[in-house]
Amino acid sequence: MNKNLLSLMFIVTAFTAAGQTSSKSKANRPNVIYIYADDLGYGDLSCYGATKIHTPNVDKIAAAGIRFTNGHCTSATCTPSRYALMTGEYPWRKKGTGILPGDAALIIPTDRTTLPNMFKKAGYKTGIVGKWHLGLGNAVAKDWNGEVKPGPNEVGFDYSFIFPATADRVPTVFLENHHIVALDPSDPIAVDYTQKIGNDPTGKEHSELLKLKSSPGQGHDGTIVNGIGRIGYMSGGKLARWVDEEVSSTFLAKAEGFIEENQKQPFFLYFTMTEPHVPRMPATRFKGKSGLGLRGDVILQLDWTVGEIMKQLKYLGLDKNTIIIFTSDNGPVLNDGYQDEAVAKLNGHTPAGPMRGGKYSALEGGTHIPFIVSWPGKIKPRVSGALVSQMDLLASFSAYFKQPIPAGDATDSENLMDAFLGKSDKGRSVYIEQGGALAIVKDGWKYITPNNGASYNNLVDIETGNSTEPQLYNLNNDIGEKYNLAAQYPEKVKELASLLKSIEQKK
Ligand code: NG6
Ligand code: CA
Repeated sequence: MNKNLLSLMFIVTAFTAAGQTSSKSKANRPNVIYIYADDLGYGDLSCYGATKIHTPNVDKIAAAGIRFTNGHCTSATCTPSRYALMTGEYPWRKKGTGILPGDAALIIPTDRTTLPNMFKKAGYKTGIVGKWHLGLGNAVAKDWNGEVKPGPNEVGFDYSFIFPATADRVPTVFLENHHIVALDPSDPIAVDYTQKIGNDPTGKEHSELLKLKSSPGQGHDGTIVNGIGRIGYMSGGKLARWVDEEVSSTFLAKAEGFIEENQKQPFFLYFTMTEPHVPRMPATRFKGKSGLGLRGDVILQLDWTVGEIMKQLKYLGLDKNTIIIFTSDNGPVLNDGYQDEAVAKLNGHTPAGPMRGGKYSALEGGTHIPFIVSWPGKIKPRVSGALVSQMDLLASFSAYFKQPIPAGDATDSENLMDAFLGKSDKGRSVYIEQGGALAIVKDGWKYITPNNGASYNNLVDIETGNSTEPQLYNLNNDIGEKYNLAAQYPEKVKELASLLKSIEQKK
């Protein structure tokens, strides 16, 4: 055989082999899109029983996949839940994981295993589009006008298009891979959370300029941007400031761009939407559409946006091989800072479904949220009662990829991949929920630690779950936590209290 023919044969064989591996590995390497709603409650979706609002697009994902009825975030607010999702670690193990101001430093370690860097190691392109709220840079004092880092790109995302904190906090700007989008160097941005800076009017001084009034006593009366008072103060960056009505469609366009660009390789997209967090200011075409006020309108916007992503996946032929995870970072709240008629126009809608409490609460309404997983090629439609947490995705996907997690990392994350793929109804046996107080759940029994916090959050009109008395509920037949059984089952109280202590001390 001549040399040329030999090398031609070699090339052909190599190509075929590569082709085979790539199609084989593709089947084991589905794309993963994690869609995170902000403050969406268990009862806010029609697939979870809402009747006053209809969410056909999310319902479609649920109908094609697994609708978990016992799915959880770790915490009743945003930053800690997101910390746990990223690190696989209970957030209360680390100081400084409470709700962060918009100028906070990054709280995720850059040298540890995270959900995105685990995907990256498994050969995925990773991206975040949406709300971040885990801090940026090494310190509070930072130059927003240069390279802003470390941030999402340093903890595992190849691509990032984010806003730093929440829609109600300054700076009201987008950052794309370290840089503020559309920043005019001659109009630099400065941010301050302690005092007013610059000459922009604040909500406190000029409430007549507001198109959405702040709720008294809730503090959303700092710098006015787009007719809405924010928490904190900023100056400069006039061209870079977002228009609230365009935030959602901006995120959608960037998410679609990421998907399109990476369609030929496995990707992990962390798509963190801002709905229905305050300020609720949807695109004008959604205003008034739900009949439930702006909160309902932004839920319709969220549902529409999810539908657009699904349409795109179908168009690109990616729908069969893409896992969609849809969930929320904490329970629902109505009055969270603005007079947007969320309470007045509720019309009998129950955002927390059958649960008691809501955002900020140690009761189920705080962390018991919608949780849907679909993978049309692989998962059979079903409803699962397995107790699953967002924190478990890290260990679950690591196991799926056969990629061990270094000792000491993601220590609270459990491999529940069989539950996430619908092969088993077995979830966690023990789980800790964080409201103001910690609560532990085991075999359907829930114990909330006694504490001195106020039992009612008057500002937001939500029961906190705080009590100086021990509380014990049997969630198996009392999901609404109506009957405190602590006095009746002192042994159970003791057992759960000591189990909680031992988990808290584990390290
Ligand atoms: C609270 C804000 C609330 C919201 C929340 C964060 C006040 C009185 N309330 O402190 O409006 O911004 O923080 O929400 O300031 S979260 O979903 O990001 O956790
Ligand atoms: Ca939230």
